[in-house]
Amino acid sequence: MDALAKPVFLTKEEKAPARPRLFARPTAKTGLMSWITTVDHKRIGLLYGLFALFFFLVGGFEALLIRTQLMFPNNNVLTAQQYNTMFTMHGTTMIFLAVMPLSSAFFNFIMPLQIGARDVAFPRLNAFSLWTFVAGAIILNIGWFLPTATHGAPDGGWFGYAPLTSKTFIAKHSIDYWVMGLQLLGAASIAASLNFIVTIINLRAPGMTMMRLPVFTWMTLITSFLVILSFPAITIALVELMMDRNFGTNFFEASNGGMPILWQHLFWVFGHPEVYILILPAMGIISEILPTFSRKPLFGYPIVVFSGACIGFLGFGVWSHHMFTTGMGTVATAAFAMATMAIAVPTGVKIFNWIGTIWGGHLQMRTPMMFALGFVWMFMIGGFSGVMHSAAPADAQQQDSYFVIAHFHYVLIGGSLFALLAGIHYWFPLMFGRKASEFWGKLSFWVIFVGFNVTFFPMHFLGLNGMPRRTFTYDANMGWNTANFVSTMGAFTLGVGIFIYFATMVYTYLKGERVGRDVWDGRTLEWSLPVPPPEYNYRVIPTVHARDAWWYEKHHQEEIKKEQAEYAHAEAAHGGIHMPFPSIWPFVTSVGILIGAFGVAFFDSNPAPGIHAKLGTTLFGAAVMLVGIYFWALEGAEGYHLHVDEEGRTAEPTSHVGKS
Ligand code: HEM
Ligand SMILES: [Cu+2]
Repeated sequence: MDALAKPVFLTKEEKAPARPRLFARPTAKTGLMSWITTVDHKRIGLLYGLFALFFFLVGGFEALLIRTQLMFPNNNVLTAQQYNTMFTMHGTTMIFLAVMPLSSAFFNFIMPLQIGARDVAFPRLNAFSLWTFVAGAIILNIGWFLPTATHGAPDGGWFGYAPLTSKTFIAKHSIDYWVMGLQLLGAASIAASLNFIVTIINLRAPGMTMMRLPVFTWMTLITSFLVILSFPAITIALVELMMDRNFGTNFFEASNGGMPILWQHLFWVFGHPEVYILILPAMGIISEILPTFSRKPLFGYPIVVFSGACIGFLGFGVWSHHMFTTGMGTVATAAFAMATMAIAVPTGVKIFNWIGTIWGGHLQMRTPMMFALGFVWMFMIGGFSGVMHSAAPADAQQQDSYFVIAHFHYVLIGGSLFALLAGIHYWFPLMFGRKASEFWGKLSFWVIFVGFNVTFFPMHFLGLNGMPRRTFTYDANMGWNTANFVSTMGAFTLGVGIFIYFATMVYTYLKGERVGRDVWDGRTLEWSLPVPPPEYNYRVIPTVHARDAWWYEKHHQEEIKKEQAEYAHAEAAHGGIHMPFPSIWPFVTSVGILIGAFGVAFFDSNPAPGIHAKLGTTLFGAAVMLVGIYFWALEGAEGYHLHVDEEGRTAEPTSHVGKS
């Protein structure tokens, strides 16, 4: 990490004016404190990435336990109860603590660089999002460390179907951790998304029109809208479930007239857009990598953008395809089936655009490109099986069978995860100034690729042969033995591949080949920066003359000279760079929220002594949170100036970018 932690020395005048205050403002530029108080989007992005990778390993470990249990018939590595916990935590962890935050890591690190900004619009809100995400992750996992009889980790499925998650069926606190954990993660995601939206709308460099935005930034924007529009639905469902479980309301308590189907509607109005929240960032990453290594612009840029927006819209109209078997009636079922098939169209359009991009290009088979091509291929397989269960009668057979497990892992691993792994290889040289070995990168690709297909392809057949999902064991004469054994072998191979991948990245961070600016001969603005990018990103905010701004910069100097007069004002405004101070208050606010959520989840509201502990802890958490918000609001926005020229770290662009 020290690549980014290089101290930036402040001269006397640049330090905060000494005025009396209760708590002095943190100014640490190195060490632990600097990471806790950081408001720099690049550092926040790296922290998101580290936490996400950690939880990816946890979720992967849980998956291996699941597969070990299913390796042989009548196996007893896990009990039925432990199995429930395992698949619940595996699904929840992978979605909310691994793939989403890993996407967030790129949103944070890359997006502001791509649009030529110095930071996101609200740097301290950004830090708050990060720490609230961490708080949510802690609450979700805290049950592992508490007595299983009364607490335990969540065990109601990642979808938390009420009333199975009500007090009647799960009396212990496990579900309360799930409820509160997801609430915090939702709050974190919504805050982060608002920040990204404002950043993309407001902080684009001069000349960066919407139709010149890099596709990854476009997908960040669309994903952020999906988050702020879909999370409120699950927030409401979770509040209702929390009230049912803790305060005796009856939203979902069927025995008291509650309405179980309400949960499903609220959950899937969130849940379906959520799968696009997982896949759109991946599509954005792919749309950056394929052009770079095909040495061609993206084929049909406007169509890729509009089909992304179209997927975003349609994604809100198909939620009931998760409920075909709940008896909604023929009209609703038919309508949702057709809407679901319709969404395959913009998705297919994107695939054709990617193929059009590679077509006739001078392909450079580097590691990021391998992962990107793997993505296209496997995402197509996942897409096909998706269209298969959009037909309601077929879905009636496939629902809750291993066919569905095969389908969504092709989309989530073959899709999202492959793109994210591609993205790490692609942007690593920009983040750390080091590049991974092609040999080890490609080896990890092939082992992951083979392991993945061996694990999940047989599950299509297991599903069609009737093996139900979320079943903790099976009988020897069901005809499922071989496929299950093969699948588990595949899972271990996949595990080895992931290990090679991680080992390669750690080695690269420590000892990898050093590279300079623009290793891949890239197309978008972030590649114009020195590696790793300085604290202030751009010495002078660049002026953008075309889509693929940096590529244009490199190859169209003549045209740019002609346009220069138009933008002559940009340089004149430059006189030192204003940087915001770090702040501890977003962190304190998140800690308060963590304590409050713990209070709600941990203690019984009944019997009576419990209610005091519950209220006490919750109110204490709320108080800490309010203190955090209060000082956050009042600490003021002043910062310090960096005179980049005197500082010795030159951000002097080699070419025209930044000089307009
Ligand atoms: C690392 C390799 C992985 C393996 C071997 C694996 C394996 C499995 C298996 C066997 C199940 C079925 C559990 C059951 O139905 O009893 C499952 C469920 C699930 N997996 Fe994975 N998985 C992996 C990675 C992922 C990733 C990356 C994601 C998401 C981004 C994911 C999301 C899910 C979800 C949402 C469920 C459903 C859990 C539920 O039914 O509540 N998995 N996984
Ligand atoms: Cu769906």
